[in-house]
Amino acid sequence: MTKWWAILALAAAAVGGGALFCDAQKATPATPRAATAAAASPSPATATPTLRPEVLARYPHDTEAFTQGLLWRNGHLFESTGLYGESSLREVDLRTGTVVRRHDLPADLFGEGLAAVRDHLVQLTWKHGTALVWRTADFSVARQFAYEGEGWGLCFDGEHLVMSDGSDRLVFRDPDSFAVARTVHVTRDGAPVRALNELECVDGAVYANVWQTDEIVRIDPRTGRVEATIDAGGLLDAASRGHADVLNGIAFVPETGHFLITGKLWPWVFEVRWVPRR
Ligand SMILES: [Ca+2]
Repeated sequence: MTKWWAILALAAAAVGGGALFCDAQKATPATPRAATAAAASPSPATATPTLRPEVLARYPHDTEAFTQGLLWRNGHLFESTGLYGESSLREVDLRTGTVVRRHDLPADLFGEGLAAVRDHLVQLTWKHGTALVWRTADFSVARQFAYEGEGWGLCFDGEHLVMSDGSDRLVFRDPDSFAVARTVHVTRDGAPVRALNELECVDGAVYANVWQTDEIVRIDPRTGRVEATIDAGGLLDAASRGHADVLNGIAFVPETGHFLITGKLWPWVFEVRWVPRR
């Protein structure tokens, strides 16, 4: 009897330890302000231009939502959340932050990037190698894709799904087969930009959160070159920072031309437009 209890305890410790380790990988607190400021320091005139978000409005956001994907589609806001045992696909009322529809993922799936392809939503998982294809109408699973490596961000450019995996790569995939069509490496002023996270495809450009920073980069997907850096630091004041984690979540709203941005466990979704940094 003693042996059985020991084995069970060891197994529980192994599972729990694994989950904690994995969560720590993704739940590291935001980069200290000093480091962020250094990363966004003034650049030479010839370097990549820097923009900033001008806040037009802010809306409540579920501070229990570990945001990994954010998407606006036909007047509706969709969100993918992560963490083991807490991952979900959601439709959210932007104005109130109320979760209108929610489908929880199995406990062994860590939700990641989210993209809309026609009548479906495609949701990545972090290390499971599985992409879930949901019917937008009723949040039922239509099919699954399998892939190699990690899943981080996802967007659809009208032809291909664009996927990040935490490195400097963007992988372009066929939306019907998930087959890799091509890969591009992202650079800024000639240097690799790694830890590309949540994505948004907008008018021939790809926007990406850079994990553990307050930066969003606008990428030319043909060359991988960063055309502009957006310094989104300072959106959360001390009072609203709470247990907020890193910036992550970009959704473009074509009806207004504005962007919605948020972060993991953030209390707000900000409606913004990009303006030159003063
Ligand atoms: Ca997005």
